[in-house]
Amino acid sequence: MNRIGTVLVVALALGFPAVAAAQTLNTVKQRGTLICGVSQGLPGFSSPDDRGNWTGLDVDLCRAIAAAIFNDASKVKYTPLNAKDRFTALQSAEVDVLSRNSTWTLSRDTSLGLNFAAVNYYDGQGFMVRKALKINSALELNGASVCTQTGTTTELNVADYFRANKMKYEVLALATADETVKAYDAGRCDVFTTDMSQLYAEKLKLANANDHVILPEVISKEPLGPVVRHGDDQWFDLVKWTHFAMVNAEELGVSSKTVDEALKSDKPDIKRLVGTEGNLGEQLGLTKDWVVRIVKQVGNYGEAFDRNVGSGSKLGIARGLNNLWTKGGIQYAPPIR
Ligand SMILES: N[C@@H](CCC(=O)N[C@@H](CS)C(=O)NCC(=O)O)C(=O)O
Repeated sequence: MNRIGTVLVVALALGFPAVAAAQTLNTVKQRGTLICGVSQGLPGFSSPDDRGNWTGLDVDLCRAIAAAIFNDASKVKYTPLNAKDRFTALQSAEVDVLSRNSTWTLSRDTSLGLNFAAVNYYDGQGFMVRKALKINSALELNGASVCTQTGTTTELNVADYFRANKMKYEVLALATADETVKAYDAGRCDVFTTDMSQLYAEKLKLANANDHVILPEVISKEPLGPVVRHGDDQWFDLVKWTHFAMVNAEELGVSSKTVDEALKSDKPDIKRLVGTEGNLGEQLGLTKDWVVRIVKQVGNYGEAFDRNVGSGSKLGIARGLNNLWTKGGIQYAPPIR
């Protein structure tokens, strides 16, 4: 038997899937587009405009992956997925990567055959109510009816929170974000609960946004990030390092405006980042200038944050936890070397 045959037989005997390695990048390259699983429309994270152009922080991660692979951030096909179906769509290879406000938890990481590649937004769950209820704290919600979405960590956290605080509640769980927001807006429940970032986003869709208030309590940790299938470590690395590249670029002061300057830099860490030294991009199955492609077309993490959800957007969310570790936040990327 030839050597490849022997490797295959050994791999099968050990129970490894024989086709595990390096499939996704090849498939994506051959297809010529990346298929990215996104939400059905969450302003700031992933939402389409009237002409079907998608924007948002999660969309920018898809665009960054496409920029790194194709040198063209537009080579992405977006597949909108609701909370309940999102992981199945990834498992069945309907999408190459899921980039859709998905919380990294132990059970999702272990039992679904999936890997969380990074955290591109540190979030936490909160509550929104009508101002007319004159409630100032989530601890005053005893007996409330709560609108939420099925297949989310939100449902589970709300149960924990009310139980831990010995409060009663009724839950109305709906299949899509739109249905959930509409149900709340129509007064079918007293409380709308989801990740804080989404409360800000969905508030914009309410008939009278000013009649509603977001309560101060943050009741959970919701580290949101992109997800890939188990069994393809090359692809896992590529998605993970796309996020890390954007964070490292911000940390090193390399932005879409300064990237051409950075190409002339003689600082070692900038040279490695922009590929004027070393072959780090090739090690990911990409080219030397992979980070330049990302930063030119999509920007660094800070630029993407500001444009989509931060000070330059309608949501106006403060950087907070999502600031760089050097600026009081917890966005921290391993070094590019
Ligand atoms: N981060 C939580 C919640 C994610 C989630 O899907 N939340 C709903 C609440 S509004 C949502 O984003 N829906 C958008 C959609 O279905 O398009 C999780 O991973 O379970």
